[in-house]
Amino acid sequence: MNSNQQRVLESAILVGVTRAGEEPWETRDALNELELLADTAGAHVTDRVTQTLPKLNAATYIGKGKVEDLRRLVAARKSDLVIFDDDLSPVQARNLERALKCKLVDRSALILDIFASRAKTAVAKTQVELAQLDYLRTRLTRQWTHLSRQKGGIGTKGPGETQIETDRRMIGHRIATLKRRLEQIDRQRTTQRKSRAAFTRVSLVGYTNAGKSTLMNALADTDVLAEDRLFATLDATTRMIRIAANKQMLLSDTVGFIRKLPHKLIESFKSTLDEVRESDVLLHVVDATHPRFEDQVRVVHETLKELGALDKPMLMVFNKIDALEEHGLLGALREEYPDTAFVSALRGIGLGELRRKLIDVVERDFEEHLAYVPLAEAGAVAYIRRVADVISEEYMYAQNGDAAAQPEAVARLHFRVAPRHYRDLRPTLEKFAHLKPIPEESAHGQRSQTA
Ligand SMILES: Nc1nc2c(ncn2[C@@H]2O[C@H](COP(=O)(O)OP(=O)(O)OP(=O)(O)O)[C@@H](O)[C@H]2O)c(=O)[nH]1
Ligand SMILES: [Mg+2]
Repeated sequence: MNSNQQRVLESAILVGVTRAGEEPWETRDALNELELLADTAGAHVTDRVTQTLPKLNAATYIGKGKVEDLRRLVAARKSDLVIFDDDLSPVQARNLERALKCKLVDRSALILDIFASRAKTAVAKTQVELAQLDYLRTRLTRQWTHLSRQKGGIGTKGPGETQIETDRRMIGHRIATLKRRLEQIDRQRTTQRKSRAAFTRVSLVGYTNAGKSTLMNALADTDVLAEDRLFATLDATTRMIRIAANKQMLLSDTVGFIRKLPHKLIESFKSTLDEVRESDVLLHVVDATHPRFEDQVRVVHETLKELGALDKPMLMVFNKIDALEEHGLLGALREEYPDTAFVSALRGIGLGELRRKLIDVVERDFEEHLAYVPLAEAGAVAYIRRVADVISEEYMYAQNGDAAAQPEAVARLHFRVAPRHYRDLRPTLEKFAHLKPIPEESAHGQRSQTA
């Protein structure tokens, strides 16, 4: 059951402004997305109001005449809600609310509302509540500043301020509690993530609704909720995937990005997004059927930059090609984006190519090493097989230089591996650095075998 079925649909009007240097189609696109967000939040959009404004109105955001048009429309439609594509200042919000006599929501509040209704896990709920309170607190603060400026001097310490002060204090307490809870969750997750260090870690990133969860399900054979709603996923799920015969990786699916994602939200989703930050490689899933997918790619890059994860090796994955094929657009796209994997996560098309390209990206910064590891050290051998590209593996006998000691059965491993994994392995491998293979003829008839 989705959130719409649980709520009564509210009727809403969207408002967008084309500012200096912007084109009307940009506002149109922005409002298309805002309508999707509104729909996800459980609103039914009846109208759109747009205005081209070189300079925003400090008091009401849109122009005076437009406010009056909007007021009439709200009255005629009996709207519950007016949604602005941009964030309003508290002053603008209050003036507009007074003029329009209906509930007002800006983009950030709408996104926060969706996150709140979609949060299922305790972690996601805590993270969303923190972002909401932060949002509320800044508004109260600004409103309070405004009030004191308006009245000034004596008399400012009226009941209004006391109330706001009390609210602020309560919010402050709650924020502190939530932050403590998140720190605790963070510690648990850090331990959990450390245990994943001995694997190659891949994270799915991308614009919301691109098909990340669907791809996760296709690659990992899991059942993560995927649906045609924005922000279906709000927490991180990690699964083991088999990428080649004996190559396994950890794949994580997490929250999607969107244009103007409130900064507070990114901040409070730190613990969920750490998964992305700590990945070896990112799979950037793009909805290739979206008319403005290039803008979405740009937004994802900007968000990754904000997370400090833009420098990670990344493979672009154009998804939903099943829907593209119908329009004959696939060929041109393939030519334009040669280093990209083209898949249909839903139909399971192109997954082989995706796996091969993923291996290429994962192994791009691999370095070559040679090591003799006693077969008795099963853990180290398994570690190398799991994370490295093994060029050759042979079995033989080796001795530690002490002629009296028994020769040991060892694996001679020639492999390529990521620098961070080699750093992990080195202390173990150094213990065996003194092992010298025994020439075959002197190995007392014990022949070595080639794998
Ligand atoms: N035609 C088509 N639709 C797809 C494909 N992959 C995913 N979809 C649809 O796209 C919608 C979004 O898919 P999800 O996997 O939930 O997308 P997501 O990126 O995880 O979205 P969020 O978690 O909301 O950020 C769903 O309706 C999917 O069925 C595909 O290959 N082809
Ligand atoms: Mg998802």
